[in-house]
Amino acid sequence: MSEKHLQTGDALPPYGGKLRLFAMRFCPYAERTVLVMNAKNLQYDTVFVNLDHKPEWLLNYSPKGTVPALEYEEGKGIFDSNIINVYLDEKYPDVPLQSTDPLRRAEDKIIVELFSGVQSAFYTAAYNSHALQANMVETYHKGLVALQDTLRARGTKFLHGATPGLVDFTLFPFLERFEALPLVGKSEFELVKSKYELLVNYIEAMKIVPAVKLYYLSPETHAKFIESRNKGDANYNMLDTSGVCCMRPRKKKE
Ligand SMILES: N[C@@H](CCC(=O)N[C@@H](CS)C(=O)NCC(=O)O)C(=O)O
Repeated sequence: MSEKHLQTGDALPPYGGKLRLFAMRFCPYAERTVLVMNAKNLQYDTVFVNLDHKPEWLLNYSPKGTVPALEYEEGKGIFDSNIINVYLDEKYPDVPLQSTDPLRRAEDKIIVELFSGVQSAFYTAAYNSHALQANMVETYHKGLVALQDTLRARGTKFLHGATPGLVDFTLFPFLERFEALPLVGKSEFELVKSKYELLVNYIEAMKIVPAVKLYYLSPETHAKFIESRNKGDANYNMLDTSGVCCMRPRKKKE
């Protein structure tokens, strides 16, 4: 898969007949959908887009210009990670990722809702650190302690149960990125093992779930992307190796 991000003026690649995901390689919302599609063993193509110079056709699939967006049929799209993921879970029920109990589904949504303050604190710390206030660090840790308490109360390996579900795939992309914060100078956001033992073990267990492993990026890689974006030149293509592997000149025959 090419990880090159298409930009303004670039043509939309021809539709390949599969589900097609519009994403950005470092976007946690897009990662939510990638993990769900992987967990469901769906066949899909991915088109990465440069969010600073968006290709014109992105708006046909995502009227707000955000990723992820899903082309579910040629030329037809839906957008927003939570909307797409529930659609996928209902449309492709072979590997169900939500509880059959409506109350449990509501409780899972509450976990995601309560996590939103943690997410905002992360974004401020990573990308807008001059606006960072002490109460955001507090909100972040309060939210993570609450998440750890929920994990303990549920007593299962993952929030969903013995295997991860939608709730886990919704939170994990952010948890993956939190480990980059100390590397960009935000040590107050570190998940210290003595305080977060259960949560850290949960994150480690998520990292080796096959659906996650395929797409996981290290804290160092996330830190590099964050730094590039903060310098005003987000390096969307830093993982792209297409065109490099096969360009070596052939050795002349003697
Ligand atoms: N609520 C949306 C948020 C998606 C979102 O904000 N994605 C970011 C990239 S991580 C984006 O597309 N930003 C471009 C923009 O806002 O113009 C979702 O869950 O899909």
